Amino acid sequence: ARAMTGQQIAIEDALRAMDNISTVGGSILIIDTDERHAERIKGYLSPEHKVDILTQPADAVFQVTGAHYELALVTMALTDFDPLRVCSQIRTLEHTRTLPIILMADESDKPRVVRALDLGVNDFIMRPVERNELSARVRTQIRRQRYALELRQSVHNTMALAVTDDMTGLYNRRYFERHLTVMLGKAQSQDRDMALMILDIDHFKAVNDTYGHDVGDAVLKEFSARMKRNIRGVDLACRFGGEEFVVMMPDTDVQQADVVAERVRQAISERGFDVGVGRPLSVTVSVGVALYEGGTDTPESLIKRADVALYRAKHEGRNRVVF
Ligand code: GH3
Ligand code: MG
Ligand code: MG
Ligand code: MG
Repeated sequence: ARAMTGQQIAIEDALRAMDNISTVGGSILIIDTDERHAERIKGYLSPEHKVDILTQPADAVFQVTGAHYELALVTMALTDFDPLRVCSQIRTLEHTRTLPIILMADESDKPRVVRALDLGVNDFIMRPVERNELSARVRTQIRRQRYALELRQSVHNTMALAVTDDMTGLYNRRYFERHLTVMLGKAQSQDRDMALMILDIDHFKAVNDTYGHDVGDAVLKEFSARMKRNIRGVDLACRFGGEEFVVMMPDTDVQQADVVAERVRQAISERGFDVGVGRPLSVTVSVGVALYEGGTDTPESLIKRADVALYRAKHEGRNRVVF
């Protein structure tokens, strides 16, 4: 880890140009008990980065958690303080577990630098710190970290896509059916209550026929949002298909199920939907509820009973809850 060669710096600059990022930016925290040294380092880094200096390493933990730093620059030459302890504290905290750390080390620090790398320190730079090398290493760490976070976010998004419905953001049917099987197994083995409701928007075809498919879609989105706001945290809502929805309600008896189903029904009908057709559109929903009956009840039999109840709700005049 000598100073970076001119070639390495040239490559770094070329990569930066390719990324089409003129500045990487990002907030940096310098942890150094020697204020003059810290100020010099800060001078090397400005003005691309927002830089804070911390001369009291004992406060490091509070300082790094409070702000959104993208890098910590820690000197090995801390007075009355073990720099490796500071680093390992940063690594232990949930919010700073992945914060990149670069150590500024003297030749005599070499053995401890190796230990520091074991502790998860990302990189180090030898003192006296050279401006170009510092800024290249800093930019590399910040960029690498951003890339890792982006990657993680995109993996997360891909996984979320597999279980949710694009239009409404509710769970999709496949996920729901898997979950229902698991939850029913739990209700069976632990002898617990469970309720399930199927909701079907009333005369939805007329919305499409009168205002077009896009307005129909807007109704589905608003419907889903209202439904979600009116079920409980433990309930699991899913788009079962078209304009039909299912909500699974664990540990829920007949009275509780009625409260939730009625609350959703009213939340839909009490106020028109603003979907850009010049006036609020009045929408209603019919709800069929089934209660888990223990023993031989299966996901299919539960859904079937809810569906029969829904059918009755439609026939009895819609905009109602039937058990
Ligand atoms: P009912 O009160 O008996 O439920 O009447 P309905 O008109 O709601 O029932 P029907 O099943 O006849 O119509 C459902 C309509 O929902 C037909 C279909 O075109 C429409 N639909 C299904 N999925 C979507 C969608 O994703 N977007 C839109 N805009 N319409 C959809
Ligand atoms: Mg339908
Ligand atoms: Mg319908
Ligand atoms: Mg149906």
